[in-house]
Amino acid sequence: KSSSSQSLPDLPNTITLANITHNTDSHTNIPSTLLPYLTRNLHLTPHHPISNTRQIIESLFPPTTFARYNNLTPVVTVAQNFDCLGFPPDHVGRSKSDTYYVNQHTVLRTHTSAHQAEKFRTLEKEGKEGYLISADVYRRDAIDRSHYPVFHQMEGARLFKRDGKSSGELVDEILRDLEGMAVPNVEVVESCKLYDNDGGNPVQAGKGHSVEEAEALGKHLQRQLELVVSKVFSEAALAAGDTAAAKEKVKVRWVSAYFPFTSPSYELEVLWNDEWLEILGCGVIRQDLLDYAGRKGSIGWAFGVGIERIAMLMYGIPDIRLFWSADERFKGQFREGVVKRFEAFSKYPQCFKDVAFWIGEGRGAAAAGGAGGAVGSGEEFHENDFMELVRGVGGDLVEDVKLIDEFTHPKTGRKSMCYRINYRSLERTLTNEEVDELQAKVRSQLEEKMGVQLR
Ligand code: FA5
Ligand code: MG
Repeated sequence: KSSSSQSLPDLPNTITLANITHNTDSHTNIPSTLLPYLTRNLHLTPHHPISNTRQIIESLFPPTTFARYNNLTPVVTVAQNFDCLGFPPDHVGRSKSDTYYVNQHTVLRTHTSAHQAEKFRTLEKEGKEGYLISADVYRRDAIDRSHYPVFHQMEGARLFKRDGKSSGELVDEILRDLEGMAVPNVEVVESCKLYDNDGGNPVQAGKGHSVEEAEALGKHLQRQLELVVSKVFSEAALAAGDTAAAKEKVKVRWVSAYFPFTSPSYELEVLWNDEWLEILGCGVIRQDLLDYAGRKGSIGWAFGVGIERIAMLMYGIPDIRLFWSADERFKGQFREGVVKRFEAFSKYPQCFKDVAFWIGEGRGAAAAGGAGGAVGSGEEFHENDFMELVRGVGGDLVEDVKLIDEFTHPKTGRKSMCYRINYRSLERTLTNEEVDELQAKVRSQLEEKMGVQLR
């Protein structure tokens, strides 16, 4: 058995998602607490900031060129999410500690890129040259104010048909499209090379497109996305009524990146409160993927942006949990098409609790009695399993979880971890008793489900 991700002790034989019943197996690792999120559709909820942000970005991409897909099911095959995109078999993204598996063949999509291939295939029939896909995506991850196991991405792609044109004509056509395009309030303070054949961000030249074509696509892609940042920040500055800020340029930088399905690839970062914040990944679509999707005669680019990240910047929303809040003090602040800076309501007190435990080899796991689903001794400890356990107990009452100490015992060689859990409700003051109760539950589940030895 290889189930280090909490296999539920009483795992049912089937799981029903979006009205379809799937068989479960040793890969299944979707906690029941996640299920309600599959039907929330924040990106389609009127007046919700995620939906508003989606619409603001969509407004920059004309519907005559870009088809919109905002209703695609989050349950996809491993082939769609990974294989078709060229993820190598040992890529960490595939692991059960990072991805929610319905069963060994089916996952909750970890990114909107899962729909690339099928949309490349059908775009032409719809008379479009590009698409925008907005959707909920799912990842097992850390707990803090900018990470949540469910978030939203918008994927965009734009293809250019050869249509008998020479390569030079195609390059001219792509670059001509940028003429007269102003990106007034964005300053690119740093930019990686458009491609780097020695440094690991190569143009896949000779495999269906040329260096010049890839360069033109890279420029076209980067200007479009700078325009997105420009729009978002001018809206935000206007909303704040801050005319000085509206004139100030937003600093951004292009960083070279790696994705299995694009080459060259980039990430765009924005300077926000003196820190570089990554908002999107993008690149020139690998020609073999386009060819495979029946688009041999086209070249193109794609990007994937985190909608929460953009919304947090634009509205000044400090905590990602707020997006899921039913509190009128939050929801009531947003109106369709209007950007108004978020007014924080008072913060309730936080309450820290530490938990320390031994992991790995040792008597601990055996002593825990091997309760159903316990991780056997010697199995690896995955931090995301711990994060999910804490979420399972505390839900949105947990603001963040940090590793504060870690050491290896010099004699036994066993490793000790100490995590600090910060409990804070967005809506009320927690009582000591309820926090103690939550912490006691975390401790007992740690022993039962993860087989660690509490200290
Ligand atoms: C991707 O998901 C790629 N599919 C993006 C892409 C598309 C590349 C098309 C090339 C072509 P990444 O894992 O970096 O890449 O996520 C993209 C964006 O999603 C990030 O820049 C960030 O804005 C957002 N994001 C990622 N993880 C989280 C998270 N846990 N919480 C909130 N937002 C996140
Ligand atoms: Mg990234």
